[in-house]
Amino acid sequence: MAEYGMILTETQGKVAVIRLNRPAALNALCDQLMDELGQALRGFDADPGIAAIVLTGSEKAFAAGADIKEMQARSYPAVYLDDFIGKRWEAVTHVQKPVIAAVAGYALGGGCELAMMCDIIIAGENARFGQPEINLGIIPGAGGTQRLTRAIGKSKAMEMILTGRMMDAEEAERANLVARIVPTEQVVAEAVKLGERIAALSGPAVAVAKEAVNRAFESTLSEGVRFERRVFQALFATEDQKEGMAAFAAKRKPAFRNR
Ligand code: DAK
Repeated sequence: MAEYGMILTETQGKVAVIRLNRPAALNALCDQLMDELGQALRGFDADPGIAAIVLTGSEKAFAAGADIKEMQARSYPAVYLDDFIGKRWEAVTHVQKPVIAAVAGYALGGGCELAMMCDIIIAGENARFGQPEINLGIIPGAGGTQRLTRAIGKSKAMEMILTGRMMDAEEAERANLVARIVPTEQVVAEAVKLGERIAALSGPAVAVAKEAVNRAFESTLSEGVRFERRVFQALFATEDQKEGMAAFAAKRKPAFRNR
């Protein structure tokens, strides 16, 4: 397995766990960390032995945002020419396998945006979400104004982005930002359990389901439904569809082969 300086990686069966590991800066998302994260995500996405990926931080911080100290002196031409954020930050949105964010502690600014780029967020009881960029004289720049608004609605997103206030785990669950809350010390284990459950299913069906849900954010209702119908029909070309339905009829467990 590759050696990294700012992340830790491990596999638990068919689930990969990527842990942001820059504790002295509360996992502030500097260029090196984001490059390593992108490399690890691409590696696990290409690994046929992996079916789901868990992304997590420490119990104190998932990530306290983009690295303010690294970012502060950058000029407009430099951030533009370097495609600041775009190049490094979008890796997670290009992953075909499900990515589950296991969030404990702070998920602020770019940390909250990174969690929202994942497919499912599981929150520890101590999780705190926020987009405090306004306090720095900037705004969210890695999708926060868009994804937070789609997740929790305009009024609450406006309140959070215009004031920079944080939301605790209970409020995040009520607002549909997270799928569920678990005890903080179990957040990774619960996310892995969820990943294992998904890993037991048909890989092609899972990938197509993820793509179809994501299409809901990118298209009109009629286009989205049309897309869903086409990929639904396409799954009848898979062996896993035959196996899943045969197993149901025979009252046995299906043995999916990702074909
Ligand atoms: N960047 C750099 N260092 C950070 C950091 C960050 N975001 N957050 C924390 N640290 C560092 C602290 O500086 C401190 O380092 P030392 O002083 O020990 O060297 C260490 O982590 C521990 O932090 P604290 O001492 O502050 O710890 P506390 O428990 O007292 O406070 C806190 C925890 C999370 C409330 C506090 O650290 C905090 O407020 N952190 C900053 C949170 C924040 O403002 N996050 C948003 C960052 S801006 C863009 C796209 C995206 C973005 C920007 C532009 N473009 C497309 C242009 C994204 C921007 C952001 O995310």
